[in-house]
Amino acid sequence: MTTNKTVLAWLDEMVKLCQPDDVIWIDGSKEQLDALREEACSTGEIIKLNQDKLPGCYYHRTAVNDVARVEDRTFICTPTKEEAGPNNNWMAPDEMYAKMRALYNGSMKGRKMYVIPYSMGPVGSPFSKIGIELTDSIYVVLNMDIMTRIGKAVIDQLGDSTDFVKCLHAKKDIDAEERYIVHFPQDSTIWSVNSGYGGNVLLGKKCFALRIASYLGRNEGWLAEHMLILGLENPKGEVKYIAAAFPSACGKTNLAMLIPPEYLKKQGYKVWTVGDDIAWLRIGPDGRLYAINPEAGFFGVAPGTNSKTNPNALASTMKDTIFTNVGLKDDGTVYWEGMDGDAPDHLTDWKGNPWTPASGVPAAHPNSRFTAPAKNCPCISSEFENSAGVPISAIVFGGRRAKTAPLVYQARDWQHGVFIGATMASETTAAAIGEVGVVRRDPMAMKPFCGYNMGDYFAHWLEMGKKLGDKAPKIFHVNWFRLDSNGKFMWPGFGDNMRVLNWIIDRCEGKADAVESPIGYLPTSIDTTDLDISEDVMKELLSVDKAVWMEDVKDQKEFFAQFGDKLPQGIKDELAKLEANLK
Ligand code: GTP
Ligand code: SPV
Ligand code: MN
Repeated sequence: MTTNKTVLAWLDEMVKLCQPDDVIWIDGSKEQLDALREEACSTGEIIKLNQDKLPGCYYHRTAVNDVARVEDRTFICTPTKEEAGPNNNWMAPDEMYAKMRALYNGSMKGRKMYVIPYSMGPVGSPFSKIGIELTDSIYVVLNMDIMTRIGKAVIDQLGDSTDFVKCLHAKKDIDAEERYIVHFPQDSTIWSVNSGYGGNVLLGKKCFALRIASYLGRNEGWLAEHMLILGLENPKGEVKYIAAAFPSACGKTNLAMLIPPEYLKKQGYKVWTVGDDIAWLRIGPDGRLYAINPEAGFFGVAPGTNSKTNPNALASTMKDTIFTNVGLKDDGTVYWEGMDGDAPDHLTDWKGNPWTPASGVPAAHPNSRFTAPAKNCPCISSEFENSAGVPISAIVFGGRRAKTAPLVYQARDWQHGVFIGATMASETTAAAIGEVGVVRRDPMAMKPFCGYNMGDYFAHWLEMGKKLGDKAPKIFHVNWFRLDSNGKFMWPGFGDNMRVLNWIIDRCEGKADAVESPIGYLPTSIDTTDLDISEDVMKELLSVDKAVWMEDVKDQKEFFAQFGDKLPQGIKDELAKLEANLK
């Protein structure tokens, strides 16, 4: 399919290492993908769902030990440990290459290797970057087809260029003890072994579009971020774009596809989805910050998705979707916790066991996912394929904080905004293996995804602000997850988050009021029309408890200490300001 010497030489080397029985180029044609679907159904790798109710949809179960990203087995192998920073696991490149080669050696005997050329971003866009993933998993091929642009058009676009990311994935034995997700930023290389799950194996996603791309972005003067992108349309038909970074399973897909409350819908407010997980941001010809979504689909959290919380996501999954680790109903449709209606009397759970509502275990894994084409989404933005991206008015950071962070506040300026992003913290979720619900610092929601030293990353953010000057987006922080003394969410969330987005856009346009507080600008009020929420609750949601914040400052200091000399002066200054403000 190509005469590109660099591609062919690399492929040859990888084939010699993995020794597959056959090498198959993925051209992206429907015929080829249909044949692969059929083959995967015949081996049980995927299950064809009820084609009357879910046309083009398939079902997949991963191994029970392989259900989420594995952060402790994810490595950034830069020449020195300092380049990877305290935020990453590190091993010297030579040592890691040797270790991985031993694991890959002969790992594809009796299997086929699929060669997937793919583009992150529209093919040929100046924002876009090309990767080639070699994998022995049809499930990966089918997911990459939904999540990225694949096939002949991409390899043609690459031509004779050597500028592509070399990705190798082998399922091997799905041995959790020998599972590695490894990045060599200097070599534009990603190697993954012993997993078959999502972010560990769809190498265009977190591995390339965040870890490798963040490294490239720093060298080339742009940003790769764990952000949704949405367009907020007002009754006059004007659309303003917001990019928001929340940690995994903290509401990006939901916010990106938000449906406004009835009273705002009637006035003509709408939300358009550009992206739900990753944004690549560059300074445009007019000096403003522009964003594209490098992906072509949504790899969304299934549990909790229903016709109330996220009807647009649900609609996106009604055709041509792959469901992973959800419950499989007897009629060949799917079920997960938090779906509409009652649980079925019987189904087969994500582990393949018979299940009833009395089983006492979830039918779907908490990190079960749907892989749905973006074009299925009823509210997909008309700018989704725009090669130039969309201009960003506001950047929003947020996390799961039971206490501490108010519903929304605004940074005083870019440097303060970067500090707010750098001090983000959130309770851990099922999206990564490990304990769930413990607060950890997760700067810009990039703790697991920054491909270089986070001290340098903060400096890069500050640098971007200098370049943007007065054209920089305004920066905000939100928290949908504040709990009351009974452990219940105080804010209704989901569609009602639109009320907060409206305040944010109004602030960008100098229309809404705010008061200064030790942590930044707080709203004087948020529109609560038609909402059953007391003034006291609103007051608490918008309050700052100085004692609690002082505790947080202690934790911030400890966190920042690990970056030593790499911590930029701008961050130190903001920390000192915050401490002084709280005293
Ligand atoms: P990743 O795909 O892992 O990056 O996750 P994400 O950030 O896209 O999170 P997603 O939108 O899938 O939401 C994750 C979970 O948070 C789901 O169970 C949602 O139901 C829940 N959630 C999303 N938004 C809200 C909200 O406004 N309030 C509350 N209480 N829960 C929410
Ligand atoms: C996340 O964990 O942030 C995800 C899912 O979006 S994964 O692709 O597995 O990284
Ligand atoms: Mn994510």
